Amino acid sequence: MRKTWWKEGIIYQIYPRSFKDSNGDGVGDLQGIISKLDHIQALGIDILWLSPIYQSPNDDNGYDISDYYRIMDDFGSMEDFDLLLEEIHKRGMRLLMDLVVNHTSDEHMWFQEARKSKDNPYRDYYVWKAPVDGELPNNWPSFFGGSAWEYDDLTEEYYLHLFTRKQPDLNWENPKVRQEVYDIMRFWLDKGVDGFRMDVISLLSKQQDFPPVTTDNFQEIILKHYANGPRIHEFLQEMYEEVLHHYDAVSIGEGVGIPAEKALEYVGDDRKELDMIYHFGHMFIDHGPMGRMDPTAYSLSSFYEVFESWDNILAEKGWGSIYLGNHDFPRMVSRFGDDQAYWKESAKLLATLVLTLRGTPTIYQGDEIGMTNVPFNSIEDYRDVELFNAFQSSKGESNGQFNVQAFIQVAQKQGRDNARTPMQWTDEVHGGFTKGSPWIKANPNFTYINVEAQQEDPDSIFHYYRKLIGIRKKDLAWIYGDQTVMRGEVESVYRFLREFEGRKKYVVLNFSNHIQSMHWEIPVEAKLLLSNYSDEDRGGELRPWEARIYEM
Ligand code: ISL
Repeated sequence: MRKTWWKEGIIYQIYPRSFKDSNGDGVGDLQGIISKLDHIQALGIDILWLSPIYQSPNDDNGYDISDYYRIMDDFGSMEDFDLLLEEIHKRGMRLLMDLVVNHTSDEHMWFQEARKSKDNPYRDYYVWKAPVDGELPNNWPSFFGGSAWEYDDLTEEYYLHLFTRKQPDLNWENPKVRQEVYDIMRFWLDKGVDGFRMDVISLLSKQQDFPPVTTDNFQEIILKHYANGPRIHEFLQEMYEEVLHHYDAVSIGEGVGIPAEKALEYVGDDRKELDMIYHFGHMFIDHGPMGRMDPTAYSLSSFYEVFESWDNILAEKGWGSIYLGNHDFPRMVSRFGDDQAYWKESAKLLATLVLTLRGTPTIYQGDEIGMTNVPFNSIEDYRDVELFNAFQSSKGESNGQFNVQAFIQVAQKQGRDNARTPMQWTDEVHGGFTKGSPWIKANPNFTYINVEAQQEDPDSIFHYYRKLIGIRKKDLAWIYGDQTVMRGEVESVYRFLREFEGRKKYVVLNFSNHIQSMHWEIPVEAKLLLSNYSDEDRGGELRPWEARIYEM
């Protein structure tokens, strides 16, 4: 297997708006990130991924870009960016940018031009359709509620937007669009960035006959109609040939709608497309037919199976990625752990899973201190456009019976803002995120969940991450080792073996609030490397959320 830095590295995702505000305007910024690079380095991180920092009207917090060659005013200037990149490289770390090219902002110059007239040179940069018998071109729904088509009075046609109406989809059929994207990529790579996380890359190629959807189930719609379109591999191979191939850069596609069976078409060593995919099996695992606001129960086995099916397929010819949360999903400890009675134990157990399974791990900001979902009680506290759209449509469909409290309860569990509250640095006001008034309220638990407190506490989640990362870095077995999962009688107990050049590591995890017997003899020669319980282990029993790592 080819050895590379992006297989060996650990990624840390920053959501710049919520990371650290340096100038008191309540919005995180690049100088804020610079001031916290030492924290990230102390964790043992190798690669930073920044959610979008380009010029944007922020309808979707930067995922609606109006100028790919400028830094968002809220975040700073190009000089700040150059300094940030230099400071990251100085510390031996690398930087990935977020490449959002399925759509632009409607305030991008291309769209402003495109909408002017049907024969504008930029018209074909986007997807326009005439009304059909005075109606919508088809019944495609947007990811964020309502139709995916928006009528534009000026030219009396609809444009396609799979996300908000302020995020018109680019027309990848147009070779000029593709060249524009390659220019953007070269611009940032020539500046020295080390690769891209590619937003909804699986959606670029549209089915050109735009067939109507025949189900309400959103995941099925993504699979059948939106993702893995007819020319996707041609586009990605072209992107590789034209751009990626000429740089030592990593490409990580956000793979919404890519099933494990199709993984190798994107990341197979022989494909010359992408290096890795962020897959979604476990991220959509509790989404019902109507999506995130329609949560449903799932089994632990189906959770493990997501990782196993991807790993089985990628074992020989590709490479995987492991993550349990990002800026689009609830906090991992609240979602997959127990953020009450076993907050610390379960946060550490989840960290163990992320950092010991085969694949490049990505840690989302704040997870290294076990940040949790936020109990916002009023719709005014929320900021996410997806949530507001869901709020409006639920209200609209309720025939005057709308139950705001019931909606908020689901939002507290499922909403994207859970992951977007300010990073909790200290126990000072707003968690030390800003001296001003933050764009979104801090989670009130910053008084006891914060970086400063955890730096001082040797038993903290933060120090557990450090130890775990230290262990991972000592042995390439964690990276290139084979992986064998051993599932026993007890569903909650998850164990796996990593093996490399005769060296063996065992990981044992108890995903439950109960004591579980292991039904498994720990070999006498096994040495305990790390556990999330500080007192001596009790042999054949695992305590609630206990995680252990052994070496042979
Ligand atoms: O959160 C989701 C919807 O409930 C996901 O389906 C999400 O929309 C999908 O993962 C795509 O996310 C990415 O593109 C979006 C942006 O809003 C997200 O923040 C980004 O990560 C549109 O650019």
